[in-house]
Amino acid sequence: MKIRNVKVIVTCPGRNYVVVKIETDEPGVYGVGDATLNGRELAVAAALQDHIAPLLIGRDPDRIEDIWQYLARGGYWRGGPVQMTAVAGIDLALWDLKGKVAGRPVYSLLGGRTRKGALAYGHASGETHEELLEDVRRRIEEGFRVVRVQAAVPGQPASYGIDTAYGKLAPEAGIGDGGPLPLLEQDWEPRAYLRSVPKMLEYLRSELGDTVELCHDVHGRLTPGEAALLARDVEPFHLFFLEDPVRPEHRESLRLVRRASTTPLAMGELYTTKYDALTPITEQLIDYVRCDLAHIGGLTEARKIAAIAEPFGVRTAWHGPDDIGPAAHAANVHLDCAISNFGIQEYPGLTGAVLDVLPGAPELVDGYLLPSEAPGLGVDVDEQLAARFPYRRAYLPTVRLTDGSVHDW
Ligand code: GCO
Ligand code: MG
Repeated sequence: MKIRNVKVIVTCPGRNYVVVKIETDEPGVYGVGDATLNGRELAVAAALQDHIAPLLIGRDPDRIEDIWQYLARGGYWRGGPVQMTAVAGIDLALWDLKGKVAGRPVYSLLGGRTRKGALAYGHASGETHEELLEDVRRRIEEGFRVVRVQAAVPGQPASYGIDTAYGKLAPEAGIGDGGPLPLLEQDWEPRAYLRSVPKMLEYLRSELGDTVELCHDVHGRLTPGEAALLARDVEPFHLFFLEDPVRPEHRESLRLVRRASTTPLAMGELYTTKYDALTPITEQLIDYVRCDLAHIGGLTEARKIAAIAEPFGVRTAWHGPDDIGPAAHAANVHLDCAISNFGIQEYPGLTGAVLDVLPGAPELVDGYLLPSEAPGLGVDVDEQLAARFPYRRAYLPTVRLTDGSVHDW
């Protein structure tokens, strides 16, 4: 079997997705992958179309490892989020294809089932603590046993993570008119944030007791010293984990955060190679490694990271936000259900037109995500429908201190 064509489909059924479809010389035999990089979708699409696809025509799609090595290691210019997302799109499509050819779901090719399903966490947020509490209760009703909680910082109403997707700004911003989405800038004051998080957790624990596990995402917006302070201050509330307390560049500074507290730490969604994860794993500076399969080169790299983490007692918590596509969510769950050191799976839930354009997202049952039993990843793309939802320019917000200067994202 040979690769005949690599199609790159950019579509916006609610938000932008980049889909890779690898077609073979056998009629009707193809694989589907996800190569979505939030805010840089067209850069990845160009990398795929102009630079990577021409290299793949005529190759044997069965040789996933070799194709991965050729694309990710063989070139002079390596790494970076755009390139590794492009490689991930190819890699996921090749695993899907391999599964279809073998007539087996991908988890079976990865070694077979290790668990009935992947424990999932959903997102809850609110402008106020009361609103947040209501949202947590909604997630619990949906079946989640673990919830990520984010509340607006007093005085900073547009805090990131409070709105989902393009959020509450949508009506005013004219979303739905087909035009580009607005550029957002948000205020950020680390000291106000540092004071607000322990109060938020104290409130939630007083209302919910220990009936639900809680996570919180810092989005790398603290200095190492500030992160150490926060990790210590939230210790009494027994988080499932504190996510991205520092930026990924601060690998060694994680030592400072670790020394300050026993709050479990999770890092990795901004890593683009296994090398980024090495020090945090081998020095046991984190408890959960949460790389993004769609940004780190796909299943081929992620399963190696899981294997590196296993003997160090580090578990996985692969990134699963709403800004990656169903093929990436499906790949997460296939891997979760085939490894031994799985920890938890982020899954905010996909709703609306994306489910018709890109069918096959994993199913959430009783707080657990179930991998598809269909051959491959179990996902597909309706190309005609995708064409009815064209790309819309959109950016992640940027962050400024209240004096107007740029802060780390
Ligand atoms: C998460 C992430 C998201 C990211 C988003 C950026 O933990 O789900 O931090 O909230 O901000 O994926 O594209
Ligand atoms: Mg995060």
